[in-house]
Amino acid sequence: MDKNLERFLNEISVRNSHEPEFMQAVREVSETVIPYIVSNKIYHGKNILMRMVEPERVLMFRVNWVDDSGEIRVNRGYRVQMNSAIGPYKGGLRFHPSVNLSILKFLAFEQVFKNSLTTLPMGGGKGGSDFDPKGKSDGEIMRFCQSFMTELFRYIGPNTDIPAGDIGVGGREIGFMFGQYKKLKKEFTGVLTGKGLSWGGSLIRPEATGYGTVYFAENMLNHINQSVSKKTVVISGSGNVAQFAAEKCIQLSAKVVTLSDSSGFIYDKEGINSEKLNHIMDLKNNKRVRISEYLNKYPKAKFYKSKTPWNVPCDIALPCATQNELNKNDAESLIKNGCICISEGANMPCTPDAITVFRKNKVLYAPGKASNAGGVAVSGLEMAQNSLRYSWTREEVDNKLKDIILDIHNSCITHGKEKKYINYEKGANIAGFIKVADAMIAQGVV
Ligand code: NDP
Ligand code: 2IT
Repeated sequence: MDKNLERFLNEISVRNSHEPEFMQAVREVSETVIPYIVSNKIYHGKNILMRMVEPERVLMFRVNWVDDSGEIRVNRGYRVQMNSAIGPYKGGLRFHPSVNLSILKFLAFEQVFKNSLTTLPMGGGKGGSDFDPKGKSDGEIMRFCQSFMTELFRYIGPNTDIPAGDIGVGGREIGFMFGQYKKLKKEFTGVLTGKGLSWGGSLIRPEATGYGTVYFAENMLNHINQSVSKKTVVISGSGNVAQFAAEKCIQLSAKVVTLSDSSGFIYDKEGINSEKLNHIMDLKNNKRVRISEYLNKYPKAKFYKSKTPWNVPCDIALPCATQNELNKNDAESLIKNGCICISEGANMPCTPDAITVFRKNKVLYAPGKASNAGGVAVSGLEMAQNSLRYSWTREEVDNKLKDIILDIHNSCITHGKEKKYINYEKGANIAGFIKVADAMIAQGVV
Protein backbone atom coordinates (compact mmCIF):
# COMPACT_ATOMS: atom_id res chain seq x y z
CA MET A 1 0.00 0.00 0.00
CA ASP A 2 1.13 3.56 -0.75
CA LYS A 3 2.82 5.10 2.35
CA ASN A 4 0.68 8.27 2.35
CA LEU A 5 -2.48 6.21 2.10
CA GLU A 6 -1.38 3.88 4.87
CA ARG A 7 -0.51 6.76 7.20
CA PHE A 8 -3.82 8.47 6.48
CA LEU A 9 -5.94 5.35 7.05
CA ASN A 10 -4.08 4.54 10.26
CA GLU A 11 -4.79 8.00 11.58
CA ILE A 12 -8.46 7.84 10.60
CA SER A 13 -8.94 4.41 12.12
CA VAL A 14 -7.82 5.64 15.56
CA ARG A 15 -11.01 7.70 15.72
CA ASN A 16 -13.31 5.52 13.63
CA SER A 17 -12.22 1.88 13.85
CA HIS A 18 -15.55 0.94 15.45
CA GLU A 19 -17.37 2.25 12.35
CA PRO A 20 -16.77 -0.39 9.63
CA GLU A 21 -19.07 1.01 6.92
CA PHE A 22 -17.65 4.50 7.36
CA MET A 23 -14.07 3.19 7.20
CA GLN A 24 -14.96 1.21 4.06
CA ALA A 25 -16.28 4.34 2.30
CA VAL A 26 -13.29 6.44 3.40
CA ARG A 27 -10.79 3.81 2.26
CA GLU A 28 -12.46 3.49 -1.13
CA VAL A 29 -12.25 7.24 -1.72
CA SER A 30 -8.74 7.63 -0.29
CA GLU A 31 -7.27 4.95 -2.56
CA THR A 32 -7.80 7.17 -5.57
CA VAL A 33 -7.90 10.66 -4.05
CA ILE A 34 -4.64 10.48 -2.04
CA PRO A 35 -2.50 9.74 -5.13
CA TYR A 36 -4.28 12.66 -6.83
CA ILE A 37 -3.48 14.97 -3.91
CA VAL A 38 0.15 13.81 -3.92
CA SER A 39 0.47 14.72 -7.60
CA ASN A 40 -1.22 18.14 -7.24
CA LYS A 41 0.73 20.72 -5.27
CA ILE A 42 -2.21 23.05 -4.68
CA TYR A 43 -3.59 20.52 -2.20
CA HIS A 44 -0.37 20.05 -0.25
CA GLY A 45 -0.18 21.19 3.36
CA LYS A 46 -3.96 21.74 3.57
CA ASN A 47 -4.92 18.49 5.35
CA ILE A 48 -7.97 18.65 3.13
CA LEU A 49 -9.07 14.98 3.13
CA MET A 50 -8.62 14.80 6.90
CA ARG A 51 -11.01 17.73 7.19
CA MET A 52 -13.46 16.06 4.79
CA VAL A 53 -13.72 12.82 6.79
CA GLU A 54 -14.68 14.63 9.97
CA PRO A 55 -18.38 15.65 9.99
CA GLU A 56 -18.92 19.37 10.53
CA ARG A 57 -21.57 18.40 13.07
CA VAL A 58 -23.46 15.29 14.26
CA LEU A 59 -26.84 15.55 15.95
CA MET A 60 -28.19 12.62 17.92
CA PHE A 61 -31.50 12.73 19.74
CA ARG A 62 -34.24 10.77 21.48
CA VAL A 63 -37.48 10.11 19.61
CA ASN A 64 -40.39 9.13 21.85
CA TRP A 65 -43.69 8.05 20.35
CA VAL A 66 -46.81 6.15 21.39
CA ASP A 67 -47.79 2.97 19.52
CA ASP A 68 -51.36 1.86 18.75
CA SER A 69 -51.61 -0.16 21.95
CA GLY A 70 -50.72 2.91 24.03
CA GLU A 71 -47.17 1.79 24.81
CA ILE A 72 -44.40 4.40 24.86
CA ARG A 73 -41.59 3.59 22.44
CA VAL A 74 -38.11 5.09 22.27
CA ASN A 75 -35.93 5.35 19.17
CA ARG A 76 -32.74 7.19 18.34
CA GLY A 77 -32.66 9.94 15.72
CA TYR A 78 -29.60 11.33 13.88
CA ARG A 79 -28.51 13.96 11.42
CA VAL A 80 -24.93 13.96 10.17
CA GLN A 81 -24.07 17.39 8.70
CA MET A 82 -20.95 16.35 6.85
CA ASN A 83 -19.80 19.16 4.59
CA SER A 84 -21.29 22.53 3.58
CA ALA A 85 -18.45 23.91 1.44
CA ILE A 86 -20.45 24.08 -1.80
CA GLY A 87 -24.00 24.47 -0.48
CA PRO A 88 -26.40 23.65 2.35
CA TYR A 89 -26.33 20.09 3.71
CA LYS A 90 -28.43 17.83 1.47
CA GLY A 91 -29.20 14.15 1.73
CA GLY A 92 -31.79 11.61 2.71
CA LEU A 93 -33.22 10.19 5.92
CA ARG A 94 -33.17 6.43 6.47
CA PHE A 95 -35.58 4.63 8.81
CA HIS A 96 -34.34 1.06 9.31
CA PRO A 97 -33.48 -0.99 12.42
CA SER A 98 -29.86 -1.32 11.23
CA VAL A 99 -29.28 2.47 11.28
CA ASN A 100 -26.31 3.57 13.39
CA LEU A 101 -23.66 6.28 13.26
CA SER A 102 -21.29 4.24 11.09
CA ILE A 103 -23.92 3.73 8.39
CA LEU A 104 -25.06 7.36 8.44
CA LYS A 105 -21.48 8.70 8.34
CA PHE A 106 -20.66 6.48 5.35
CA LEU A 107 -23.81 7.69 3.59
CA ALA A 108 -23.11 11.35 4.44
CA PHE A 109 -19.51 11.04 3.25
CA GLU A 110 -20.58 9.48 -0.07
CA GLN A 111 -23.25 12.17 -0.39
CA VAL A 112 -20.64 14.96 -0.33
CA PHE A 113 -18.94 13.55 -3.44
CA LYS A 114 -22.21 12.63 -5.13
CA ASN A 115 -23.72 16.08 -4.65
CA SER A 116 -20.55 17.71 -5.93
CA LEU A 117 -20.78 15.57 -9.09
CA THR A 118 -24.34 16.71 -9.84
CA THR A 119 -23.02 20.20 -10.74
CA LEU A 120 -25.65 21.68 -8.37
CA PRO A 121 -24.79 23.73 -5.24
CA MET A 122 -25.43 21.16 -2.51
CA GLY A 123 -23.31 20.11 0.46
CA GLY A 124 -23.64 16.64 1.97
CA GLY A 125 -25.59 15.22 4.90
CA LYS A 126 -27.58 12.17 5.93
CA GLY A 127 -29.81 11.23 8.82
CA GLY A 128 -32.42 8.84 10.05
CA SER A 129 -33.40 6.54 12.84
CA ASP A 130 -33.27 2.92 13.98
CA PHE A 131 -37.10 3.01 13.84
CA ASP A 132 -38.51 0.02 11.89
CA PRO A 133 -41.46 1.10 9.72
CA LYS A 134 -42.34 -2.53 8.82
CA GLY A 135 -45.74 -3.57 10.10
CA LYS A 136 -46.53 -0.14 11.61
CA SER A 137 -49.92 1.48 11.03
CA ASP A 138 -50.23 4.85 9.25
CA GLY A 139 -51.03 6.41 12.62
CA GLU A 140 -47.85 5.02 14.18
CA ILE A 141 -45.77 6.19 11.22
CA MET A 142 -47.30 9.67 11.55
CA ARG A 143 -46.66 9.94 15.27
CA PHE A 144 -43.08 8.76 14.84
CA CYS A 145 -42.43 11.22 11.99
CA GLN A 146 -43.93 14.09 14.01
CA SER A 147 -41.83 13.28 17.05
CA PHE A 148 -38.68 12.94 14.88
CA MET A 149 -39.32 16.36 13.32
CA THR A 150 -40.15 17.98 16.67
CA GLU A 151 -36.44 17.70 17.45
CA LEU A 152 -34.88 17.87 13.97
CA PHE A 153 -36.69 21.09 12.92
CA ARG A 154 -34.29 23.23 15.01
CA TYR A 155 -31.31 22.20 12.90
CA ILE A 156 -32.66 22.23 9.33
CA GLY A 157 -34.08 24.81 6.92
CA PRO A 158 -34.26 25.59 3.19
CA ASN A 159 -30.85 27.32 3.32
CA THR A 160 -29.11 25.20 5.97
CA ASP A 161 -30.05 21.53 5.61
CA ILE A 162 -32.66 19.91 3.35
CA PRO A 163 -33.43 16.24 4.11
CA ALA A 164 -35.20 13.84 1.71
CA GLY A 165 -36.08 10.14 1.52
CA ASP A 166 -33.95 7.00 1.62
CA ILE A 167 -34.67 3.44 2.81
CA GLY A 168 -37.96 3.41 4.73
CA VAL A 169 -38.70 7.07 3.96
CA GLY A 170 -40.93 7.80 0.95
CA GLY A 171 -43.70 10.24 0.05
CA ARG A 172 -45.86 9.31 3.05
CA GLU A 173 -43.12 9.98 5.62
CA ILE A 174 -41.95 13.17 3.89
CA GLY A 175 -45.55 14.42 4.06
CA PHE A 176 -45.86 13.81 7.80
CA MET A 177 -42.48 15.44 8.49
CA PHE A 178 -43.24 18.44 6.27
CA GLY A 179 -46.57 18.96 8.04
CA GLN A 180 -44.90 18.97 11.45
CA TYR A 181 -42.10 21.30 10.31
CA LYS A 182 -44.64 23.74 8.88
CA LYS A 183 -46.63 23.71 12.09
CA LEU A 184 -43.61 24.30 14.30
CA LYS A 185 -41.97 26.99 12.13
CA LYS A 186 -45.14 28.66 10.80
CA GLU A 187 -43.43 28.59 7.40
CA PHE A 188 -44.20 26.93 4.07
CA THR A 189 -40.72 26.42 2.62
CA GLY A 190 -38.73 23.91 0.59
CA VAL A 191 -37.18 22.35 3.70
CA LEU A 192 -37.58 18.78 2.47
CA THR A 193 -37.50 17.28 -1.02
CA GLY A 194 -39.57 14.43 -2.35
CA LYS A 195 -42.70 16.42 -1.49
CA GLY A 196 -46.10 15.76 -3.05
CA LEU A 197 -46.82 17.52 -6.35
CA SER A 198 -49.54 19.80 -4.96
CA TRP A 199 -47.35 21.06 -2.10
CA GLY A 200 -44.00 21.89 -3.67
CA GLY A 201 -42.80 18.57 -5.06
CA SER A 202 -41.14 18.10 -8.43
CA LEU A 203 -42.28 15.91 -11.28
CA ILE A 204 -39.85 12.99 -11.83
CA ARG A 205 -38.42 13.11 -8.27
CA PRO A 206 -39.92 9.69 -7.38
CA GLU A 207 -38.54 8.22 -10.60
CA ALA A 208 -35.21 10.06 -10.62
CA THR A 209 -32.85 7.68 -8.81
CA GLY A 210 -33.95 4.57 -10.70
CA TYR A 211 -34.17 6.35 -14.07
CA GLY A 212 -30.77 7.97 -13.51
CA THR A 213 -29.15 4.62 -12.68
CA VAL A 214 -30.36 3.26 -16.03
CA TYR A 215 -29.36 6.45 -17.90
CA PHE A 216 -25.89 6.01 -16.44
CA ALA A 217 -25.76 2.38 -17.62
CA GLU A 218 -26.92 3.55 -21.06
CA ASN A 219 -24.12 6.15 -21.18
CA MET A 220 -21.49 3.55 -20.21
CA LEU A 221 -22.81 1.11 -22.82
CA ASN A 222 -23.02 3.80 -25.52
CA HIS A 223 -19.37 4.56 -24.84
CA ILE A 224 -18.52 1.01 -25.98
CA ASN A 225 -21.04 1.19 -28.84
CA GLN A 226 -23.72 -0.83 -27.09
CA SER A 227 -27.03 0.02 -25.42
CA VAL A 228 -29.51 -1.13 -22.76
CA SER A 229 -32.01 -2.17 -25.43
CA LYS A 230 -32.59 -5.96 -25.68
CA LYS A 231 -30.31 -6.69 -22.73
CA THR A 232 -31.30 -8.96 -19.83
CA VAL A 233 -31.27 -7.10 -16.51
CA VAL A 234 -31.05 -8.39 -12.96
CA ILE A 235 -32.24 -5.94 -10.28
CA SER A 236 -32.16 -6.27 -6.48
CA GLY A 237 -34.58 -4.46 -4.18
CA SER A 238 -38.21 -3.62 -4.93
CA GLY A 239 -38.45 -0.20 -3.31
CA ASN A 240 -38.34 3.25 -4.82
CA VAL A 241 -35.04 2.91 -6.67
CA ALA A 242 -35.56 -0.66 -7.94
CA GLN A 243 -39.12 0.00 -9.16
CA PHE A 244 -38.19 2.95 -11.34
CA ALA A 245 -34.94 1.36 -12.54
CA ALA A 246 -37.13 -1.53 -13.74
CA GLU A 247 -39.62 0.89 -15.34
CA LYS A 248 -36.88 2.65 -17.32
CA CYS A 249 -35.33 -0.68 -18.44
CA ILE A 250 -38.74 -1.79 -19.73
CA GLN A 251 -39.20 1.55 -21.55
CA LEU A 252 -35.81 1.05 -23.20
CA SER A 253 -36.82 -2.47 -24.39
CA ALA A 254 -34.63 -4.40 -21.97
CA LYS A 255 -35.83 -7.55 -20.21
CA VAL A 256 -35.96 -7.33 -16.40
CA VAL A 257 -35.95 -10.80 -14.85
CA THR A 258 -35.55 -10.27 -11.08
CA LEU A 259 -36.53 -8.02 -8.18
CA SER A 260 -36.03 -8.73 -4.48
CA ASP A 261 -36.58 -7.69 -0.88
CA SER A 262 -34.98 -8.72 2.39
CA SER A 263 -36.87 -12.04 2.31
CA GLY A 264 -35.49 -13.25 -1.08
CA PHE A 265 -35.83 -12.67 -4.82
CA ILE A 266 -38.29 -13.42 -7.61
CA TYR A 267 -37.05 -14.74 -10.96
CA ASP A 268 -39.45 -14.31 -13.87
CA LYS A 269 -37.70 -15.80 -16.87
CA GLU A 270 -40.29 -14.43 -19.29
CA GLY A 271 -39.53 -10.91 -18.13
CA ILE A 272 -41.29 -8.49 -15.80
CA ASN A 273 -43.32 -6.30 -18.20
CA SER A 274 -45.15 -3.06 -17.31
CA GLU A 275 -48.29 -4.86 -16.22
CA LYS A 276 -46.32 -7.11 -13.87
CA LEU A 277 -44.32 -4.15 -12.57
CA ASN A 278 -47.55 -2.25 -11.81
CA HIS A 279 -48.64 -5.23 -9.76
CA ILE A 280 -45.34 -5.19 -7.84
CA MET A 281 -45.75 -1.44 -7.22
CA ASP A 282 -49.20 -2.10 -5.80
CA LEU A 283 -47.90 -4.93 -3.57
CA LYS A 284 -45.00 -2.82 -2.29
CA ASN A 285 -46.42 0.73 -2.14
CA ASN A 286 -50.05 0.12 -1.18
CA LYS A 287 -50.35 -3.34 0.34
CA ARG A 288 -46.80 -3.25 1.77
CA VAL A 289 -46.35 -7.03 1.61
CA ARG A 290 -43.45 -9.40 0.78
CA ILE A 291 -42.19 -9.85 -2.79
CA SER A 292 -43.07 -13.58 -2.74
CA GLU A 293 -46.76 -12.57 -3.11
CA TYR A 294 -45.91 -11.94 -6.79
CA LEU A 295 -46.20 -15.70 -7.36
CA ASN A 296 -49.88 -15.68 -6.35
CA LYS A 297 -50.63 -13.78 -9.56
CA TYR A 298 -47.72 -14.99 -11.72
CA PRO A 299 -47.14 -18.63 -10.65
CA LYS A 300 -44.68 -19.38 -13.47
CA ALA A 301 -42.11 -17.18 -11.73
CA LYS A 302 -39.86 -18.58 -9.01
CA PHE A 303 -39.16 -17.29 -5.52
CA TYR A 304 -35.77 -17.93 -3.91
CA LYS A 305 -36.06 -17.48 -0.17
CA SER A 306 -33.25 -15.61 1.62
CA LYS A 307 -31.19 -15.47 -1.59
CA THR A 308 -29.82 -12.59 -3.68
CA PRO A 309 -30.27 -12.58 -7.47
CA TRP A 310 -26.61 -12.46 -8.56
CA ASN A 311 -26.48 -16.06 -9.82
CA VAL A 312 -29.09 -15.34 -12.49
CA PRO A 313 -27.58 -14.97 -15.99
CA CYS A 314 -27.75 -11.37 -17.24
CA ASP A 315 -26.02 -8.65 -19.27
CA ILE A 316 -26.65 -5.84 -16.78
CA ALA A 317 -26.84 -5.90 -12.97
CA LEU A 318 -28.45 -3.08 -11.00
CA PRO A 319 -28.02 -3.49 -7.23
CA CYS A 320 -30.76 -1.25 -5.81
CA ALA A 321 -31.35 -2.50 -2.24
CA THR A 322 -28.64 -1.74 0.33
CA GLN A 323 -24.94 -1.56 1.22
CA ASN A 324 -22.69 -4.64 0.84
CA GLU A 325 -25.39 -6.74 -0.83
CA LEU A 326 -23.08 -7.99 -3.61
CA ASN A 327 -19.84 -9.74 -2.59
CA LYS A 328 -16.84 -11.29 -4.32
CA ASN A 329 -18.56 -14.62 -5.06
CA ASP A 330 -21.57 -12.77 -6.47
CA ALA A 331 -19.30 -10.67 -8.68
CA GLU A 332 -17.58 -13.82 -9.94
CA SER A 333 -20.90 -15.48 -10.83
CA LEU A 334 -22.07 -12.35 -12.61
CA ILE A 335 -18.93 -12.34 -14.74
CA LYS A 336 -19.09 -16.09 -15.35
CA ASN A 337 -22.68 -15.74 -16.57
CA GLY A 338 -21.85 -12.95 -19.02
CA CYS A 339 -22.65 -9.71 -17.18
CA ILE A 340 -20.85 -6.74 -18.77
CA CYS A 341 -22.32 -3.75 -16.93
CA ILE A 342 -22.97 -2.98 -13.25
CA SER A 343 -24.63 0.34 -12.34
CA GLU A 344 -25.21 0.88 -8.61
CA GLY A 345 -28.67 2.22 -7.70
CA ALA A 346 -28.03 1.67 -3.99
CA ASN A 347 -25.24 3.29 -1.97
CA MET A 348 -22.10 1.10 -1.70
CA PRO A 349 -23.93 -2.16 -2.60
CA CYS A 350 -20.78 -3.85 -3.93
CA THR A 351 -18.09 -4.90 -1.45
CA PRO A 352 -14.50 -3.78 -2.17
CA ASP A 353 -13.44 -7.27 -3.31
CA ALA A 354 -16.46 -7.47 -5.64
CA ILE A 355 -15.32 -4.19 -7.22
CA THR A 356 -11.81 -5.64 -7.62
CA VAL A 357 -13.33 -8.56 -9.57
CA PHE A 358 -15.17 -6.13 -11.89
CA ARG A 359 -12.04 -4.08 -12.45
CA LYS A 360 -9.88 -7.15 -13.15
CA ASN A 361 -12.37 -8.36 -15.72
CA LYS A 362 -12.62 -4.88 -17.25
CA VAL A 363 -16.43 -4.82 -17.22
CA LEU A 364 -18.33 -1.53 -16.92
CA TYR A 365 -18.78 -0.66 -13.26
CA ALA A 366 -20.32 2.59 -11.93
CA PRO A 367 -20.18 3.47 -8.23
CA GLY A 368 -23.42 4.73 -6.66
CA LYS A 369 -22.08 8.21 -6.05
CA ALA A 370 -22.07 8.63 -9.84
CA SER A 371 -24.84 6.32 -11.05
CA ASN A 372 -27.49 6.98 -8.39
CA ALA A 373 -26.93 10.75 -8.26
CA GLY A 374 -30.09 11.34 -10.30
CA GLY A 375 -32.21 11.27 -7.14
CA VAL A 376 -30.42 14.02 -5.32
CA ALA A 377 -29.97 15.91 -8.60
CA VAL A 378 -33.74 16.13 -9.05
CA SER A 379 -33.99 17.05 -5.35
CA GLY A 380 -31.72 19.98 -6.29
CA LEU A 381 -34.11 20.79 -9.13
CA GLU A 382 -37.02 20.61 -6.67
CA MET A 383 -35.22 23.19 -4.50
CA ALA A 384 -34.67 25.39 -7.55
CA GLN A 385 -38.37 25.21 -8.46
CA ASN A 386 -39.35 26.00 -4.84
CA SER A 387 -37.15 29.12 -4.94
CA LEU A 388 -38.63 30.15 -8.28
CA ARG A 389 -42.15 29.37 -6.98
CA TYR A 390 -42.68 27.61 -10.30
CA SER A 391 -42.92 24.05 -11.63
CA TRP A 392 -41.20 22.61 -14.66
CA THR A 393 -42.91 20.01 -16.85
CA ARG A 394 -42.13 16.33 -16.69
CA GLU A 395 -40.20 16.56 -19.93
CA GLU A 396 -38.16 19.56 -18.74
CA VAL A 397 -37.12 17.81 -15.53
CA ASP A 398 -36.37 14.52 -17.29
CA ASN A 399 -34.19 16.31 -19.86
CA LYS A 400 -32.28 18.12 -17.12
CA LEU A 401 -31.82 14.77 -15.35
CA LYS A 402 -30.45 13.17 -18.53
CA ASP A 403 -28.06 16.12 -19.04
CA ILE A 404 -26.79 15.90 -15.46
CA ILE A 405 -26.20 12.14 -15.67
CA LEU A 406 -24.34 12.59 -18.97
CA ASP A 407 -22.26 15.33 -17.39
CA ILE A 408 -21.36 13.04 -14.47
CA HIS A 409 -20.49 10.26 -16.91
CA ASN A 410 -18.18 12.61 -18.80
CA SER A 411 -16.50 13.85 -15.59
CA CYS A 412 -15.81 10.19 -14.72
CA ILE A 413 -14.15 9.72 -18.09
CA THR A 414 -12.07 12.90 -17.72
CA HIS A 415 -10.65 11.82 -14.37
CA GLY A 416 -10.91 8.03 -14.64
CA LYS A 417 -9.48 7.26 -18.08
CA GLU A 418 -6.82 4.55 -17.91
CA LYS A 419 -5.02 2.89 -20.82
CA LYS A 420 -7.77 0.60 -22.05
CA TYR A 421 -10.36 1.08 -19.34
CA ILE A 422 -12.52 3.76 -17.75
CA ASN A 423 -12.13 3.56 -13.98
CA TYR A 424 -15.46 5.20 -13.11
CA GLU A 425 -14.78 4.89 -9.39
CA LYS A 426 -11.54 6.83 -9.63
CA GLY A 427 -13.14 9.37 -11.98
CA ALA A 428 -16.11 9.98 -9.66
CA ASN A 429 -13.94 10.30 -6.56
CA ILE A 430 -11.52 12.77 -8.10
CA ALA A 431 -14.14 14.88 -9.90
CA GLY A 432 -16.25 15.02 -6.72
CA PHE A 433 -13.24 15.87 -4.59
CA ILE A 434 -11.91 18.77 -6.71
CA LYS A 435 -14.97 20.99 -6.41
CA VAL A 436 -15.37 20.53 -2.65
CA ALA A 437 -11.63 20.81 -1.92
CA ASP A 438 -11.28 24.00 -3.96
CA ALA A 439 -14.23 25.59 -2.14
CA MET A 440 -12.81 24.58 1.24
CA ILE A 441 -9.44 26.11 0.39
CA ALA A 442 -11.07 29.35 -0.81
CA GLN A 443 -13.10 29.61 2.42
CA GLY A 444 -10.13 29.18 4.76
CA VAL A 445 -9.78 27.06 7.87
CA VAL A 446 -13.32 27.06 9.26
P1 NDP B 1 -36.86 1.63 -0.14
O1 NDP B 1 -37.07 1.62 1.32
O2 NDP B 1 -37.90 2.18 -1.03
O3 NDP B 1 -36.53 0.15 -0.65
C1 NDP B 1 -35.46 -0.57 -0.12
C2 NDP B 1 -35.43 -1.94 -0.77
O4 NDP B 1 -34.23 -2.59 -0.40
C3 NDP B 1 -36.56 -2.84 -0.28
O5 NDP B 1 -36.90 -3.73 -1.29
C4 NDP B 1 -35.92 -3.53 0.91
O6 NDP B 1 -36.50 -4.77 1.25
C5 NDP B 1 -34.51 -3.73 0.40
N1 NDP B 1 -33.59 -3.80 1.54
C6 NDP B 1 -33.38 -2.83 2.46
N2 NDP B 1 -32.50 -3.24 3.39
C7 NDP B 1 -32.16 -4.50 3.03
C8 NDP B 1 -31.30 -5.45 3.59
N3 NDP B 1 -30.60 -5.19 4.70
N4 NDP B 1 -31.17 -6.65 2.94
C9 NDP B 1 -31.89 -6.91 1.81
N5 NDP B 1 -32.73 -6.02 1.24
C10 NDP B 1 -32.86 -4.85 1.85
O7 NDP B 1 -35.46 2.39 -0.34
P2 NDP B 1 -34.87 3.04 -1.67
O8 NDP B 1 -35.28 2.28 -2.85
O9 NDP B 1 -35.12 4.49 -1.61
O10 NDP B 1 -33.30 2.84 -1.41
C11 NDP B 1 -32.57 1.71 -1.91
C12 NDP B 1 -31.09 2.06 -1.98
O11 NDP B 1 -30.91 3.18 -2.85
C13 NDP B 1 -30.45 2.47 -0.66
O12 NDP B 1 -29.10 2.03 -0.66
C14 NDP B 1 -30.47 3.98 -0.71
O13 NDP B 1 -29.47 4.56 0.10
C15 NDP B 1 -30.18 4.20 -2.19
N6 NDP B 1 -30.58 5.48 -2.76
C16 NDP B 1 -31.84 5.96 -2.64
C17 NDP B 1 -32.18 7.16 -3.22
C18 NDP B 1 -33.57 7.68 -3.21
O14 NDP B 1 -33.81 8.72 -3.82
N7 NDP B 1 -34.52 7.03 -2.58
C19 NDP B 1 -31.18 7.99 -3.90
C20 NDP B 1 -29.89 7.36 -4.03
C21 NDP B 1 -29.62 6.17 -3.45
P3 NDP B 1 -37.43 -4.87 2.57
O15 NDP B 1 -38.67 -4.11 2.22
O16 NDP B 1 -37.65 -6.32 2.76
O17 NDP B 1 -36.66 -4.24 3.69
O1 2IT C 1 -28.64 8.68 -1.26
C1 2IT C 1 -29.23 9.63 -1.81
O2 2IT C 1 -28.72 10.32 -2.69
C2 2IT C 1 -30.62 9.91 -1.39
N1 2IT C 1 -31.16 9.17 -0.57
C3 2IT C 1 -31.35 11.08 -1.96
C4 2IT C 1 -30.97 12.34 -1.23
C5 2IT C 1 -31.76 13.56 -1.60
O3 2IT C 1 -31.53 14.58 -0.92
O4 2IT C 1 -32.58 13.55 -2.52
